Amino acid sequence: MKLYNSMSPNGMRVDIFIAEKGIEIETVNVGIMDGETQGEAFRKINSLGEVPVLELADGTIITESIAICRYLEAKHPAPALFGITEKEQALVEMWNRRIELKLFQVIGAIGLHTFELFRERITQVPEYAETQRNLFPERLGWLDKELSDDRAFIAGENFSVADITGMAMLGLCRFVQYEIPEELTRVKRWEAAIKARPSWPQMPG
Ligand SMILES: N[C@@H](CCC(=O)N[C@@H](CS)C(=O)NCC(=O)O)C(=O)O
Repeated sequence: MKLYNSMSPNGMRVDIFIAEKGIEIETVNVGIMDGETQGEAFRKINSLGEVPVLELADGTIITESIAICRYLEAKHPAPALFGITEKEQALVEMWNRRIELKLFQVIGAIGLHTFELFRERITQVPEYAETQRNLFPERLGWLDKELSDDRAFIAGENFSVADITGMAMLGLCRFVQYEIPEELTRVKRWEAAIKARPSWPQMPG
């Protein structure tokens, strides 16, 4: 089994997942900054030119960070990061999607649509970045209210992949130099707990 990866928000989701599982996987670094992900050689591995990619011993290629995490969860069930009971599994899925679609993608769009690095890779619309910059604090306020039952983690009392997507979202905050406001006390409490985990130093910056 071989992981093609790079210091990046989605790449870190898999790195943190691996660290939380306490497993080791041979990793090949593929550069994003120098355009290696976009090169012909890497596109033979992932036609979308994106990391992370997991290559299995039989040559099967698995892309998409969550698909890779699901494969690793099935191979190494403990500690469970996708929930155990039906209810837990549904809540983890729900929260992972909520964090990815409502927060991670919003903060990610700011960098994608303004940073020089992506100028040649996507059609940048800086006005769109501005709408997402305005939307993000609103979404964080929503999350703060959602955490008002003071549960320990995003999807309940157990750490899960939804928290890992949240960690990647915090990594993006650092990338675009956005500080979570102090008044969002529940998000701040969660942020402090997450940053105290041994898997956190895996984050860029
Ligand atoms: N949905 C994919 C997204 C993967 C993705 O966007 N990867 C970015 C890094 S976060 C990438 O490899 N970009 C390569 C490039 O811009 O050349 C996943 O979750 O794995």
